[in-house]
Amino acid sequence: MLEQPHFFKVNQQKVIDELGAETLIHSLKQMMLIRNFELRAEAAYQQGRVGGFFHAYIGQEAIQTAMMQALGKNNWYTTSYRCHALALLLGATPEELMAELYGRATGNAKGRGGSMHFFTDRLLGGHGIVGGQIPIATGAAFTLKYRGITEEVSVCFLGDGAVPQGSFHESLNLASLWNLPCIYVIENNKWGMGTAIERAVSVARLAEDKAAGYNMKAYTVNGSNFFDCFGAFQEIFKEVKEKQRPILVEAIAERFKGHSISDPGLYRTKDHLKEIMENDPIALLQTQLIKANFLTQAEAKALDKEAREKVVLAMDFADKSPWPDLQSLEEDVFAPPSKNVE
Ligand SMILES: Cc1ncc(C[n+]2csc(CCOP(=O)(O)OP(=O)(O)O)c2C)c(N)n1
Repeated sequence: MLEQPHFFKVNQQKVIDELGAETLIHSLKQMMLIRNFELRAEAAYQQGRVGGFFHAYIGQEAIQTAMMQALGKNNWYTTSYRCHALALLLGATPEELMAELYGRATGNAKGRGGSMHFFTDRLLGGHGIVGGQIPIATGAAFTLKYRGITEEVSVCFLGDGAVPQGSFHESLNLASLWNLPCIYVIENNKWGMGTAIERAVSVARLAEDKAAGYNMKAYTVNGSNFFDCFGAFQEIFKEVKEKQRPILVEAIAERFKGHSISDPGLYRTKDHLKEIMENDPIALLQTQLIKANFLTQAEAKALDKEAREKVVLAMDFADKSPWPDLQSLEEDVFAPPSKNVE
């Protein structure tokens, strides 16, 4: 029998008192914007207006939203191709992100990156290679140490499927050996494409069991619960800055959608999906804020409508934006000219 994780639990009332109505409603609005952005973008994809790959973060929104509330933007962030939420949280506009999905010149990466490659001045990318972002985040942490910056950390989000990768092992080993201020967050959404995590990784506790091998502290948190995520990340951020040591986190929240837009998800039953969707992170936070008398059901509905309208405007912007000039296609591409090519 494999050992099961110990979940970090926070005193919810303490977080409610500490953050207050305005901040918590702000987080709820961010989550609603992320959800609406992805739902509308998916619809645009089905209509043929978006091309390339498309991986939704639906069901996992509490993790990065709570992290941003706890840490603020002033750190270095990296993630996988599932990068829409993090870019929005770090201040990219729905307009520039939607235009990127539409492949337009006004897009976040000038229409050259698409869904998997969003960037901001603090987001070192959305990365398409599984585990590719882990050494980059480790390098960012090394830079902080090298420059003597102790008020910022590097945060690396990765999927459960990246845990058995060599880049994970090498990065965590060096981060521990060199005392780097890095927070590695495994977002365990239970699947690596169609492969269940239990069939891919030999331990059940991705952070607790793996961290021991790197002499690192570990946390496991319910990724559907905004409050638990916030409490955990607040504590972790403080500790990484104080001790200048890396920490490994596992945030568990099963994704609601397929791996990507082209995945019909035949490996899960409808009943199972229904069950996990009862833990909708947005509905859970909204219910708690209504209970705390921070807003009414009608006000929550209006906030959701507001988010939807913002996204509709972004789609209009993308639709009306110009296509990239073909002449610009080779700009910003790092590829030294070959000697054999004229
Ligand atoms: C090195 C590498 N191997 C394989 C792939 C193909 N691939 C894309 S996503 C994926 C699954 C990754 O799952 P996980 O890390 O759990 O992230 P999730 O998609 O669940 O967020 C695979 C195998 C890839 N992109 N890169």
